[in-house]
Amino acid sequence: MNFQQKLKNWQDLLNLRLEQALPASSVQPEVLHQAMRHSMNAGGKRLRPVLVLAAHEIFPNPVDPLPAAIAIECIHTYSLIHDDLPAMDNSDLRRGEPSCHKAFDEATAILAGDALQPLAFEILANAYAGDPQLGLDLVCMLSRTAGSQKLVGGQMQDLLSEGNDPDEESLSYIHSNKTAAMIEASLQMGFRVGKEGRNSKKLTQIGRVGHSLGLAFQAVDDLLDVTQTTAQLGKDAHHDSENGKITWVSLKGENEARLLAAQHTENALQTLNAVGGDCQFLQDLIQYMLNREF
Ligand code: GRG
Repeated sequence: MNFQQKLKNWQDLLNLRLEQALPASSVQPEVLHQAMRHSMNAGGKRLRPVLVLAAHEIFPNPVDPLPAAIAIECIHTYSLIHDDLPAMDNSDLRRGEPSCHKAFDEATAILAGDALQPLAFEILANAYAGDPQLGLDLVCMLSRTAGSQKLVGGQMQDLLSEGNDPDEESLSYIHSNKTAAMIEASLQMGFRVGKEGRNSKKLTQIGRVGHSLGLAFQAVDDLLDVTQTTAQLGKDAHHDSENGKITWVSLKGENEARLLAAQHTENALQTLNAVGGDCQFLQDLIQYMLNREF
């Protein structure tokens, strides 16, 4: 099966499983579940859960990586809902649909994001109860990544830096924690589920792949903000530049940002070589993420 077909199959499978993982819209309080489903089902590339599946496939075993993939997408979607709120990035559009607080209201959007977080951990605890050490490791990896020194810390620093003169140190902190940490965790969680999951050397190496891939992903994200239209992105284009955000493009310009994306991608691919196993799909995915258009 070629890369595009396999990616599409996994995205379809993930969409189905995400649909099943969320409470139905008819469950009380209906509006809360409708809001959670609105943001989750709006689409999205599902890159993080696909990375979980791709990392599991390097040294596969019969343990199901899908619950780990679903859990990370729950955390990612919560972070998007909260990021769009007026108190944060104030975005009206997300995944081609009105953002959660626009489709519902602010309080409902806050609660929809809140509810997606414990759901992620409930999914992990239930799915991996048969191997408690695996379940605990996954819970630790995801909770650390979602916490004050990674995802939330990166977001805090991003807000604190708004309107400031761009400086490279803050930008690296923001990108490493707000963006790269979740990509790193996706690969590490998928790898942890697989046959070599307790091999700490390889687990560290796959984490490094994720870190480089995350930095490349963010540099591409910064470029897309200035080169694509709102219709292409499914979220407001030029949002960063219009809101005084520091990005690689505002700090170094488009050409330098493009070079940086290519360099981080190359680093990710080099580090992946050392991991061994069957990493063909992940290699293709890393290349695809560099060339993405939305
Ligand atoms: C609110 C704690 C908290 C964190 C928010 C996700 C985030 C942190 C901010 C979104 C703004 C942004 C530009 C983040 C960096 C890149 C990124 C995470 C883009 C969105 O991810 P995609 O492109 O989105 O994978 P889809 O919709 O395809 O899942």
